[in-house]
Amino acid sequence: MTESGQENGGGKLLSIIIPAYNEERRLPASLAKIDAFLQQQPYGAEVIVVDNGSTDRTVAVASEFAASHHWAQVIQASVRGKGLAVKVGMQAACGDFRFICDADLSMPIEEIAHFLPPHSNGFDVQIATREGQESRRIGEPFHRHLMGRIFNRIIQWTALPGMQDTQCGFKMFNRAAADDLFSVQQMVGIGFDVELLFIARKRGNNIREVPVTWSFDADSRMRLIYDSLYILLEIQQIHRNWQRGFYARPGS
Ligand SMILES: Nc1nc2c(ncn2[C@@H]2O[C@H](COP(=O)(O)OP(=O)(O)O)[C@@H](O)[C@H]2O)c(=O)[nH]1
Ligand SMILES: [Mg+2]
Repeated sequence: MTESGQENGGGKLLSIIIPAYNEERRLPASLAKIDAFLQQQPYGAEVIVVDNGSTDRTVAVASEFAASHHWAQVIQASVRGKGLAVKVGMQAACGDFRFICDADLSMPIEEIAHFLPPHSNGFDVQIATREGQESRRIGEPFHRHLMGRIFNRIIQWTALPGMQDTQCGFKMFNRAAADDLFSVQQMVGIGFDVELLFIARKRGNNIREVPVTWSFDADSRMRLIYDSLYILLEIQQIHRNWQRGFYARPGS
Protein backbone atom coordinates (compact mmCIF):
# COMPACT_ATOMS: atom_id res chain seq x y z
CA MET A 1 0.00 0.00 0.00
CA THR A 2 1.30 3.45 -0.81
CA GLU A 3 1.49 5.89 2.08
CA SER A 4 -0.41 8.66 0.37
CA GLY A 5 -1.63 7.03 -2.79
CA GLN A 6 0.29 9.58 -4.85
CA GLU A 7 -0.47 7.73 -8.06
CA ASN A 8 -4.03 8.59 -7.25
CA GLY A 9 -3.62 12.32 -6.99
CA GLY A 10 -2.77 12.17 -3.29
CA GLY A 11 -6.14 10.67 -2.38
CA LYS A 12 -6.98 7.12 -1.44
CA LEU A 13 -8.42 4.64 -3.84
CA LEU A 14 -10.24 2.54 -1.27
CA SER A 15 -12.14 3.05 1.97
CA ILE A 16 -13.19 -0.04 3.91
CA ILE A 17 -16.02 0.68 6.34
CA ILE A 18 -16.59 -1.95 9.02
CA PRO A 19 -19.75 -1.64 11.13
CA ALA A 20 -18.97 -3.38 14.40
CA TYR A 21 -21.26 -4.26 17.26
CA ASN A 22 -19.85 -6.46 20.02
CA GLU A 23 -17.06 -7.70 17.76
CA GLU A 24 -14.18 -7.99 20.24
CA ARG A 25 -13.78 -11.64 19.29
CA ARG A 26 -13.94 -11.44 15.47
CA LEU A 27 -12.50 -8.00 14.82
CA PRO A 28 -8.79 -8.52 15.69
CA ALA A 29 -8.36 -11.41 13.26
CA SER A 30 -10.29 -9.59 10.54
CA LEU A 31 -8.27 -6.39 10.93
CA ALA A 32 -5.04 -8.42 10.79
CA LYS A 33 -6.17 -10.04 7.53
CA ILE A 34 -7.16 -6.69 6.04
CA ASP A 35 -3.81 -5.22 7.10
CA ALA A 36 -1.86 -8.06 5.50
CA PHE A 37 -3.91 -7.74 2.32
CA LEU A 38 -3.59 -3.97 2.02
CA GLN A 39 0.18 -4.12 2.56
CA GLN A 40 0.37 -6.07 -0.69
CA GLN A 41 -1.65 -3.55 -2.71
CA PRO A 42 -0.17 -0.74 -4.83
CA TYR A 43 -2.87 1.79 -3.91
CA GLY A 44 -3.68 3.96 -0.90
CA ALA A 45 -6.47 2.79 1.40
CA GLU A 46 -8.12 3.52 4.74
CA VAL A 47 -10.12 1.44 7.22
CA ILE A 48 -12.92 2.92 9.29
CA VAL A 49 -14.44 0.86 12.12
CA VAL A 50 -17.78 2.22 13.27
CA ASP A 51 -19.12 1.12 16.63
CA ASN A 52 -22.37 2.18 18.17
CA GLY A 53 -23.16 0.95 21.62
CA SER A 54 -21.02 -2.16 21.88
CA THR A 55 -20.93 -3.45 25.44
CA ASP A 56 -17.71 -5.43 25.01
CA ARG A 57 -14.13 -4.37 24.11
CA THR A 58 -14.88 -3.63 20.43
CA VAL A 59 -13.80 0.00 20.73
CA ALA A 60 -10.68 -0.95 22.68
CA VAL A 61 -9.48 -3.57 20.16
CA ALA A 62 -10.27 -1.32 17.20
CA SER A 63 -8.51 1.64 18.86
CA GLU A 64 -5.44 -0.50 19.56
CA PHE A 65 -5.28 -1.33 15.87
CA ALA A 66 -5.81 2.29 14.83
CA ALA A 67 -3.05 3.43 17.18
CA SER A 68 -0.50 1.38 15.25
CA HIS A 69 -1.96 1.86 11.74
CA HIS A 70 -2.28 5.52 10.80
CA TRP A 71 -4.64 4.76 7.94
CA ALA A 72 -7.20 3.21 10.30
CA GLN A 73 -9.68 5.06 12.49
CA VAL A 74 -12.49 4.27 14.89
CA ILE A 75 -15.74 6.18 15.03
CA GLN A 76 -18.30 5.83 17.80
CA ALA A 77 -21.82 6.69 16.73
CA SER A 78 -24.46 7.27 19.35
CA VAL A 79 -27.58 5.42 18.27
CA ARG A 80 -27.58 1.67 17.61
CA GLY A 81 -28.14 0.19 14.18
CA LYS A 82 -25.95 -1.16 11.40
CA GLY A 83 -27.52 1.28 8.94
CA LEU A 84 -26.50 4.29 10.98
CA ALA A 85 -22.98 2.94 11.50
CA VAL A 86 -22.54 2.44 7.76
CA LYS A 87 -23.88 5.90 6.98
CA VAL A 88 -21.55 7.58 9.48
CA GLY A 89 -18.57 5.61 8.16
CA MET A 90 -19.36 6.34 4.53
CA GLN A 91 -19.72 10.03 5.22
CA ALA A 92 -16.36 10.12 6.99
CA ALA A 93 -14.62 8.20 4.19
CA CYS A 94 -12.46 9.82 1.54
CA GLY A 95 -11.73 6.97 -0.89
CA ASP A 96 -12.71 6.89 -4.55
CA PHE A 97 -14.30 3.51 -3.84
CA ARG A 98 -16.06 2.83 -0.54
CA PHE A 99 -16.72 -0.67 0.65
CA ILE A 100 -19.10 -1.92 3.35
CA CYS A 101 -17.38 -4.86 5.00
CA ASP A 102 -18.88 -7.05 7.73
CA ALA A 103 -16.53 -7.60 10.65
CA ASP A 104 -16.62 -11.38 10.25
CA LEU A 105 -15.00 -11.26 6.77
CA SER A 106 -17.38 -13.99 5.69
CA MET A 107 -16.27 -12.89 2.21
CA PRO A 108 -12.46 -13.16 2.04
CA ILE A 109 -10.94 -9.68 1.74
CA GLU A 110 -8.98 -10.73 -1.37
CA GLU A 111 -12.28 -10.71 -3.27
CA ILE A 112 -12.37 -6.94 -3.00
CA ALA A 113 -10.17 -6.86 -6.12
CA HIS A 114 -13.26 -7.85 -8.13
CA PHE A 115 -14.94 -4.61 -7.04
CA LEU A 116 -12.09 -2.31 -8.07
CA PRO A 117 -10.85 -1.10 -11.48
CA PRO A 118 -10.94 -2.39 -14.13
CA HIS A 119 -13.91 -4.56 -13.00
CA SER A 120 -15.73 -1.58 -11.51
CA ASN A 121 -15.56 0.51 -14.68
CA GLY A 122 -18.97 1.89 -15.54
CA PHE A 123 -20.64 0.82 -12.30
CA ASP A 124 -21.87 3.06 -9.49
CA VAL A 125 -22.86 0.38 -7.01
CA GLN A 126 -21.57 -3.19 -6.81
CA ILE A 127 -23.03 -5.72 -4.43
CA ALA A 128 -21.64 -9.08 -3.44
CA THR A 129 -24.01 -11.87 -4.33
CA ARG A 130 -24.09 -15.39 -2.94
CA GLU A 131 -26.43 -16.51 -5.71
CA GLY A 132 -25.71 -17.77 -9.19
CA GLN A 133 -23.33 -20.32 -10.62
CA GLU A 134 -20.13 -18.40 -10.01
CA SER A 135 -20.84 -17.83 -6.30
CA ARG A 136 -19.91 -20.22 -3.51
CA ARG A 137 -21.65 -20.63 -0.17
CA ILE A 138 -19.62 -22.55 2.37
CA GLY A 139 -21.10 -24.24 5.43
CA GLU A 140 -24.58 -22.76 5.28
CA PRO A 141 -27.24 -25.05 6.76
CA PHE A 142 -30.00 -25.91 4.28
CA HIS A 143 -32.78 -24.33 6.35
CA ARG A 144 -30.86 -21.03 6.54
CA HIS A 145 -30.40 -20.94 2.79
CA LEU A 146 -34.07 -21.74 2.26
CA MET A 147 -35.16 -18.96 4.62
CA GLY A 148 -32.84 -16.56 2.84
CA ARG A 149 -34.28 -17.46 -0.55
CA ILE A 150 -37.87 -17.02 0.64
CA PHE A 151 -36.94 -13.73 2.19
CA ASN A 152 -35.23 -12.61 -1.03
CA ARG A 153 -38.39 -13.41 -3.00
CA ILE A 154 -40.35 -11.15 -0.68
CA ILE A 155 -37.80 -8.36 -1.11
CA GLN A 156 -37.96 -8.82 -4.87
CA TRP A 157 -41.76 -8.62 -4.90
CA THR A 158 -41.96 -5.62 -2.62
CA ALA A 159 -38.95 -3.49 -3.52
CA LEU A 160 -36.19 -4.80 -5.77
CA PRO A 161 -37.35 -7.06 -8.61
CA GLY A 162 -34.61 -9.15 -10.16
CA MET A 163 -32.07 -8.58 -7.41
CA GLN A 164 -30.94 -11.98 -6.20
CA ASP A 165 -29.13 -11.10 -2.97
CA THR A 166 -29.59 -7.75 -1.28
CA GLN A 167 -28.42 -8.78 2.18
CA CYS A 168 -24.81 -9.83 1.78
CA GLY A 169 -22.71 -7.50 3.94
CA PHE A 170 -20.18 -6.52 1.26
CA LYS A 171 -21.03 -3.65 -1.08
CA MET A 172 -18.98 -1.14 -3.04
CA PHE A 173 -20.00 2.43 -3.93
CA ASN A 174 -18.04 4.78 -6.10
CA ARG A 175 -17.48 8.26 -4.71
CA ALA A 176 -20.37 9.92 -6.54
CA ALA A 177 -22.88 7.20 -5.58
CA ALA A 178 -21.71 7.21 -1.96
CA ASP A 179 -21.93 11.00 -1.66
CA ASP A 180 -25.41 10.92 -3.14
CA LEU A 181 -27.02 7.82 -1.58
CA PHE A 182 -25.74 8.17 1.98
CA SER A 183 -26.82 11.81 2.11
CA VAL A 184 -30.46 10.76 1.71
CA GLN A 185 -30.38 7.43 3.57
CA GLN A 186 -33.08 7.35 6.27
CA MET A 187 -32.95 3.77 7.59
CA VAL A 188 -30.64 3.37 10.55
CA GLY A 189 -31.28 -0.32 11.10
CA ILE A 190 -31.54 -3.52 9.16
CA GLY A 191 -33.48 -2.11 6.19
CA PHE A 192 -30.67 0.12 4.97
CA ASP A 193 -29.35 -2.24 2.25
CA VAL A 194 -32.75 -2.43 0.59
CA GLU A 195 -33.20 1.32 0.96
CA LEU A 196 -29.85 2.17 -0.66
CA LEU A 197 -30.44 -0.20 -3.56
CA PHE A 198 -33.99 1.09 -3.96
CA ILE A 199 -32.78 4.69 -4.22
CA ALA A 200 -29.89 3.70 -6.50
CA ARG A 201 -32.36 2.08 -8.90
CA LYS A 202 -34.64 5.09 -8.84
CA ARG A 203 -31.61 7.25 -9.68
CA GLY A 204 -30.75 5.04 -12.62
CA ASN A 205 -27.42 4.08 -11.05
CA ASN A 206 -25.60 1.27 -12.76
CA ILE A 207 -25.70 -1.63 -10.29
CA ARG A 208 -23.66 -4.79 -10.65
CA GLU A 209 -24.01 -8.06 -8.75
CA VAL A 210 -20.59 -9.59 -8.08
CA PRO A 211 -20.46 -13.33 -7.37
CA VAL A 212 -18.36 -14.09 -4.29
CA THR A 213 -17.25 -16.93 -2.08
CA TRP A 214 -18.96 -16.60 1.26
CA SER A 215 -18.72 -18.66 4.44
CA PHE A 216 -21.58 -19.07 6.86
CA ASP A 217 -20.88 -17.92 10.41
CA ALA A 218 -23.42 -18.96 13.02
CA ASP A 219 -22.28 -16.08 15.24
CA SER A 220 -24.69 -13.35 14.21
CA ARG A 221 -25.97 -10.01 15.52
CA MET A 222 -29.15 -10.52 13.51
CA ARG A 223 -32.33 -11.97 14.99
CA LEU A 224 -33.40 -14.15 12.11
CA ILE A 225 -37.21 -14.06 12.34
CA TYR A 226 -37.66 -10.71 14.07
CA ASP A 227 -35.26 -8.80 11.82
CA SER A 228 -36.63 -10.42 8.66
CA LEU A 229 -40.16 -9.33 9.55
CA TYR A 230 -38.91 -5.92 10.59
CA ILE A 231 -37.37 -5.35 7.15
CA LEU A 232 -40.84 -5.77 5.66
CA LEU A 233 -42.09 -2.88 7.79
CA GLU A 234 -39.07 -0.87 6.73
CA ILE A 235 -39.83 -1.58 3.05
CA GLN A 236 -43.25 0.00 3.56
CA GLN A 237 -41.49 2.96 5.12
CA ILE A 238 -39.09 3.16 2.14
CA HIS A 239 -42.05 3.41 -0.27
CA ARG A 240 -43.62 6.11 1.92
CA ASN A 241 -40.33 8.00 2.06
CA TRP A 242 -40.08 7.84 -1.72
CA GLN A 243 -43.61 9.17 -2.17
CA ARG A 244 -42.91 12.00 0.27
CA GLY A 245 -39.81 13.02 -1.66
CA PHE A 246 -37.35 12.19 1.13
CA TYR A 247 -34.91 10.73 -1.38
CA ALA A 248 -34.75 13.79 -3.62
CA ARG A 249 -31.22 14.94 -4.29
CA PRO A 250 -30.34 17.70 -1.80
CA GLY A 251 -30.90 21.06 -3.48
CA SER A 252 -33.04 19.61 -6.29
N1 LIG B 1 -21.94 -0.59 14.44
C1 LIG B 1 -22.86 -1.56 14.37
N2 LIG B 1 -22.60 -2.68 13.68
C2 LIG B 1 -23.56 -3.62 13.66
C3 LIG B 1 -24.80 -3.50 14.29
N3 LIG B 1 -25.53 -4.63 14.07
C4 LIG B 1 -24.74 -5.44 13.32
N4 LIG B 1 -23.55 -4.85 13.07
C5 LIG B 1 -22.42 -5.36 12.28
O1 LIG B 1 -22.91 -5.77 11.04
C6 LIG B 1 -22.13 -6.85 10.54
C7 LIG B 1 -23.01 -8.05 10.19
O2 LIG B 1 -23.38 -8.67 11.36
P1 LIG B 1 -23.43 -10.25 11.50
O3 LIG B 1 -23.67 -10.53 12.93
O4 LIG B 1 -22.21 -10.88 10.89
O5 LIG B 1 -24.72 -10.56 10.68
P2 LIG B 1 -25.04 -11.67 9.60
O6 LIG B 1 -23.79 -11.96 8.86
O7 LIG B 1 -26.11 -11.04 8.76
O8 LIG B 1 -25.54 -12.82 10.40
C8 LIG B 1 -21.08 -7.14 11.63
O9 LIG B 1 -19.90 -6.47 11.31
C9 LIG B 1 -21.75 -6.57 12.88
O10 LIG B 1 -20.86 -6.23 13.90
C10 LIG B 1 -25.04 -2.27 15.02
O11 LIG B 1 -26.09 -2.05 15.60
N5 LIG B 1 -24.05 -1.35 15.02
MG1 LIG C 1 -22.00 -12.38 9.31
